[in-house]
Amino acid sequence: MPPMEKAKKIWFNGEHVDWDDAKIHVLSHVVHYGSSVFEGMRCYETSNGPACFRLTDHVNRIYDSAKIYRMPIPHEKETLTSAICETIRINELASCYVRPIAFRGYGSLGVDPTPCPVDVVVAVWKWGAYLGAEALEKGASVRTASWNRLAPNTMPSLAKVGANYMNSQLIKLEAMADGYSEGIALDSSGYVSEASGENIFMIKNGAIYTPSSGSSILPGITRHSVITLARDLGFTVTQRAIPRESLYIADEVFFTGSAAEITPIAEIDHIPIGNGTRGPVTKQLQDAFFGITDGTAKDKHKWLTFVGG
Ligand code: PPE
Repeated sequence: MPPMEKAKKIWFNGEHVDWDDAKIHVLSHVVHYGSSVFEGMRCYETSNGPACFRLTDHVNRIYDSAKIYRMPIPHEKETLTSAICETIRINELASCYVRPIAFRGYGSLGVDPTPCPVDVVVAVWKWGAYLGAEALEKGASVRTASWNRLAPNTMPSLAKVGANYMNSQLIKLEAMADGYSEGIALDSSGYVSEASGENIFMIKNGAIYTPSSGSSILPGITRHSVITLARDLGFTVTQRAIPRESLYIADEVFFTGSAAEITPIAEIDHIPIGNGTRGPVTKQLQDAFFGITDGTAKDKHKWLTFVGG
C-alpha cells in the first residue's frame, strides 16, 4: 500500500479542521482498547460529479455497530450523512475513499468506556485498487490463513469495529510474510469465512456461493450489491457453509469489499483457481458493478448519492 495522500480537511466533531490538525490524545480510550466503530465506502467519479456508493447503507451500518457496542453516536444519521457529503465536496476530489469513524475518546482509562466522550470523524482520501490494479484483471494470489475469523459469542462480526481488525492484521501480516497479497480465514468450525478486509464468493457450474452470516463474516455492502447484481443477471446465489477445499475446485473465486471492489482470485495456496486467471462470471459481475459506479449503466437500485459540488 503506498503512503497515504493527504486531503485538505477532516470533519471532526462537527467542524472541518485541517488534515494535519485532526488529532487525538494518546490516552484516548480507543487507542488502548480498540473502541471504535467505523465505515469505509467509495465515492466514484461520474459525468454528473462525485457519487457515493450506498451511502445510506453505510451510515445505517455504523449506527448498527455502535448499537451493538452501546456507544451513543452524538449526531443524528442525517447530520453524519450531510457531513460525509460536505467533506467530499470541501476536499474537491473527483473520487475518494470515505472513512467515517466514531470512537471513545479522552476522559478516563479503564475498560469501562462510559466516562469518555464519543468523538466522530469523517475523513476522505484518494485510494487506488486495494489489492493492486493488476489484481482486478489478473487475480490475486492468496493463502488460507492459519488464524480463524472471530468465533461467535466472542467478538460480534456483524459490527465493523476497530478491535476486529487485530484479527484481520494477523491474517494479512501472515499472508504478506509468505508473499501472498491476502489471507482467507476460516470460521471457528473450519468453514470459509472471509478475508482480512473482504468477503468471498465462489462459482461452480454457473452457480454462485458465498458464506452466510453464520460464518463470522461482516455482511458486506459490496457483497449484498454483488448478490443483487448476480440475481439480476439470472444467476442463483446461495449463502451457505463452504468447505475450504471447495474453493480449490471452484471455477472462479473472487473477493468483494468497498476497498477491494470485485477482485478475482487467481490462486489459493498455490493451487490455480479455474484456469488461474479472472473468470467470465467475475468479469460479467465487475462490468455490471463498475457500470453503475462510473455512472454509465442505469442505477436501477438507486445505489448512488450524488454529493454535488
Ligand atoms: N469483511 C471485512 C472484514 C471487511 O473489513 C470488509 C470491508 C468487508 C468484509 C466488505 O464489506 P463492504 O465494504 O461493506 O463491502 N473492508 C473495508 C476496510 C478496508 C481497510 O483496509 O480499511 C473496506 O473495504 O472498505
